[in-house]
Amino acid sequence: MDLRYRACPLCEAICGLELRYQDGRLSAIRGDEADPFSRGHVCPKGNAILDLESDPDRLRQPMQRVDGKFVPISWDAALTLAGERLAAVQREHGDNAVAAYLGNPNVHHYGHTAYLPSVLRLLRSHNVFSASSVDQWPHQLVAYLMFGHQFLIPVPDIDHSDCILMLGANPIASNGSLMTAPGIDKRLKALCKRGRLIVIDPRRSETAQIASAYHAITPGSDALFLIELLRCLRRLGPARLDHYAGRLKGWNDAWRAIDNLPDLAVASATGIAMETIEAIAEQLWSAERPLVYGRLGVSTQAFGSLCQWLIQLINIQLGQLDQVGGVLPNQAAIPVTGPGTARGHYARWHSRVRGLAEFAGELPVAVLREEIETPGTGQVRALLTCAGNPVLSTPEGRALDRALAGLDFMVSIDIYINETTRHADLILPPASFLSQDHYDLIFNAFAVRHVSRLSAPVVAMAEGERADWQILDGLGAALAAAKQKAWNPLPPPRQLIAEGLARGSSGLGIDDLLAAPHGLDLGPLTPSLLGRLETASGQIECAPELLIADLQRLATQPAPRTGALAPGSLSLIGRRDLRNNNSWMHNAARLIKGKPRHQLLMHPDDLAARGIEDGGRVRVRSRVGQIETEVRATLDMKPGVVSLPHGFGHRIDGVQLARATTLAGASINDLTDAAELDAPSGNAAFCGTPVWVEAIAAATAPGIAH
Ligand SMILES: Nc1nc2c(c(=O)[nH]1)N[C@H]1C(S)=C(S)[C@@H](COP(=O)(O)OP(=O)(O)OC[C@H]3O[C@@H](n4cnc5c(=O)[nH]c(N)nc54)[C@H](O)[C@@H]3O)O[C@H]1N2
Ligand SMILES: Nc1nc2c(c(=O)[nH]1)N[C@H]1C(S)=C(S)[C@@H](COP(=O)(O)OP(=O)(O)OC[C@H]3O[C@@H](n4cnc5c(=O)[nH]c(N)nc54)[C@H](O)[C@@H]3O)O[C@H]1N2
Ligand code: SF4
Ligand SMILES: [Mo]
Repeated sequence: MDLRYRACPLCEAICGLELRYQDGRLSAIRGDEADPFSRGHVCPKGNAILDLESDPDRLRQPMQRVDGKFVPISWDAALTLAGERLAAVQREHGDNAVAAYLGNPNVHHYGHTAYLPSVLRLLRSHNVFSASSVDQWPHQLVAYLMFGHQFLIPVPDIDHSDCILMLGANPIASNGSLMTAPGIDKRLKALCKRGRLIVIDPRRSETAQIASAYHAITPGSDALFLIELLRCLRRLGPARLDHYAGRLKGWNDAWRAIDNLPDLAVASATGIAMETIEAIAEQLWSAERPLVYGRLGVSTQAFGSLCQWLIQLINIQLGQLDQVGGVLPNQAAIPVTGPGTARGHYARWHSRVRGLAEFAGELPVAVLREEIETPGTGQVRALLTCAGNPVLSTPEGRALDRALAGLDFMVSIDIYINETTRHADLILPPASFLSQDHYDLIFNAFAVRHVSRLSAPVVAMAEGERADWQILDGLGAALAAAKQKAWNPLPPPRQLIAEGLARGSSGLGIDDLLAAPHGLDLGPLTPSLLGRLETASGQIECAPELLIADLQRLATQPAPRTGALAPGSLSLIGRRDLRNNNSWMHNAARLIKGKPRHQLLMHPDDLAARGIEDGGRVRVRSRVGQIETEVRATLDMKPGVVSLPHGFGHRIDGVQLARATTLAGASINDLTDAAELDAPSGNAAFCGTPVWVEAIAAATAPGIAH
């Protein structure tokens, strides 16, 4: 038995894994007890790496689509062809005619994160998209506007707080997010013992179930709740601003804008009584180290940026921004803020069709389909996807699916032929992550402690395989040659990681990391924000114009999409399960066994009102599409709200995922609406899509939905 160690790349928790090799073969995976941060934690997905590694559907060599079938092609021929075709489209139709979409796993692989920017610079296209605009853009935009850098995002100090108000996050299922905290169940249970965890969610989520208190909220109404909470806090006493002496700009302006709002009918819009909001304010105010944290459920909504801004204002009012036990930015060993990093920028260009602002060099992915389908100068005719499955992951996925079929050329860096990559002319699959050097650039920087670790290769790369960074380097070189531009290849990961460490102040070098295969704990978070502000004023911008303006939109639309607006409709939200990973791990036998997890969750009263039986098959319609699935009755849902997990609904046609395609379930993103966005950021507003649910007569019900 041979034990090898590496960080898990499957979610934000970056758990240390102990990989057991028997006769050179990976035979078992455990949590690494010696990892000072994750201390032995592992979840079912970590174990499912065994399935991923041996999955016969996983691509091991480049594939070319010829007459509708994928056939192997050599690396050299594939890269040259990709470079030539992309360059040809740009020559004929302009730089913007080639788009790029970067999915979530990019941030989990150093070979993607560190090497993609050079390829994108060479592409020079305005049409760059990523999973960030269906996820955390409001966090990044608010950090950019208030603190001057898109990644200067304060992290909740969950191990030291004594009262956390959590909105729109379900870390017991998601393992944390923009808060890298492996083994979060233990951390949250410890919090509940020493203090309070208060959860605000339209569903009594797995996290709500262990919380000290839970309050059901109407989807999309959190901004109203947060405004009322701020007002309640002010009634309890003066803001605790001593800590920020002279460094708060526009604090009074922010309050003036909030005071000028008309009556927002908060209790009826949110479904949370005023006395409850007052009680929550009192609990936060009287705690020693309170904090407010809001994540996906409050980012992917119509006022996502306002929510993230209001959360920061509340943390300031409590005196807990940049305080131990409050929220404070991590000082990562490889810095993601400061000199030489991408601060972000806003509205330097706009999307061609809808005129939406760019943020940090990207456009909202909700416009990708219209940019492909709308004729005219700058129309998107070719696409590069890298580790993304936008057909299942972005709003109106089914329509995007159809649009992808009409592209002149598409190349995907991916390990599977799935709903998105089946449209590619070329698929370039990287070697197993186990064979590559890796450093978690992003998640070390959002961890709840200062940690650092190099994951060195634990197996050799198989003959003929290429690492992530080699594929991107090869693609860049081929594209540069075809465009007759220079290509300056970056050094291999280990050298780049060493250079990154040298830019930071941890004093660590690559040898220190090599000598610590279980990772290093560098201590708790400490205040640093005030010294790191990158705003032009050098202060915390409390009243950014863009957000103050959005308050007006809120004022004129005080009950956003409560469902009451559309007769008979219900409000649709999403969910995650410990056994799925966005859209792409359903081919793992270990994860799909057991009870079904795809159903539409619905309150029994809503079922009864529609004459639908628990377990029955239903048609769900929204403004943009419809799906069929099964319902499951549960008192955990707020009446009027229904929940579907995302990432299900694997298509059969052309998809090469033997297990995933047998799984029941439909895609929530066949229902979500690409017109519904958070206005300032352009982030998708998934939460609270109005839907109509009706029973399907048993006689016509097919057995299994795909
Ligand atoms: N309605 C609704 N929609 C949502 C969400 C929601 O909550 N509700 N959540 C949103 C969120 S938070 C996110 S992050 C997005 C995710 O959106 P995406 O990133 O577009 O989708 P994923 O399902 O993560 O797809 C990952 C892709 O990467 C490939 N892949 C996996 N590992 C590797 C690798 O090592 N290398 C390469 N090259 N490819 C790899 C997989 O085969 C798959 O094609 O979805 C969003 N969509
Ligand atoms: N097992 C598993 N873990 C994952 C992933 C996965 O797919 N599976 N994906 C990873 C990724 S990419 C991400 S970004 C993170 C996300 O991790 P989290 O940010 O924790 O997101 P979710 O688990 O989707 O939880 C969002 C919660 O918001 C609630 N919600 C929906 N609408 C509203 C609303 O209007 N208001 C409020 N207050 N709440 C609302 C939902 O009911 C849900 O409980 O998880 C990561 N970890
Ligand atoms: S919690 Fe996340 S990082 Fe840890 S084992 Fe599971 S998927 Fe991997
Ligand atoms: Mo995400």
